[in-house]
Amino acid sequence: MITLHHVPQSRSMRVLWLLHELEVPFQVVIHPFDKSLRSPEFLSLSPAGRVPALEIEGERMFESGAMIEYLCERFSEERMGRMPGTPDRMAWLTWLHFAETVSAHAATLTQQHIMLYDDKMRSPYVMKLEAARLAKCYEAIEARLSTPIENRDYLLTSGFSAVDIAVGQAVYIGKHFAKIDAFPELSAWYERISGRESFQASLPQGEQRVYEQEFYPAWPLPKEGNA
Ligand SMILES: N[C@@H](CCC(=O)N[C@@H](CS)C(=O)NCC(=O)O)C(=O)O
Repeated sequence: MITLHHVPQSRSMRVLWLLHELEVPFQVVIHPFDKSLRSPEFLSLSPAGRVPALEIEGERMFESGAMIEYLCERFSEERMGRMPGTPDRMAWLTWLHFAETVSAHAATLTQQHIMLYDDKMRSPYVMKLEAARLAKCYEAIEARLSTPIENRDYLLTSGFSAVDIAVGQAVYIGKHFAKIDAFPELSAWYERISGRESFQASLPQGEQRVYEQEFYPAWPLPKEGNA
């Protein structure tokens, strides 16, 4: 049995989404997004106390990107994965790892807007800069989806794959801090992938959410002299 250790609305959602696409049995253990991730029990699953953690075939894995690669190799070489030697392999790896570039900005913004509990700890500069860096990532996705090939509905020329899941999950979180409306191809792609049953099944199902608001605007920068 595969066991996914999951915090709703975190990077573990991308592994949950993939598991829903794969025809394999799995179970989910939901954790709160708090200090319990630093308990000795949890650290034995994920040594830096991060989600996702995965138990599979008697082994324990951390790092969502590695999980996606491994699960695709084991269970969906052609549909969700693109194996060495196949035409979209390079693009598959590139976009899989680009998901982490997007997620890193979303994680910093989550810390700024939600995790830091006192306004004095937050920085309008970091909020503005990171939201702009996130939008730069959207530009990269928009450019990819605008590459003129017939039926460019997904990130890969060969169609929907685990990289749409990885990047799509990063955009799902990023949307809380930088809107996607100004990016028509990205918006249409997001609509397409988030309409999948597997995505809907990966959303919080009544559990506590990390994001109580749909959107968290960056604070205005202080006027010069008041910084
Ligand atoms: N590169 C790692 C990042 C994992 C990560 O930082 N996950 C966040 C949630 S999105 C986490 O567990 N944060 C808890 C903490 O930092 O205490 C991956 O993709 O698995």
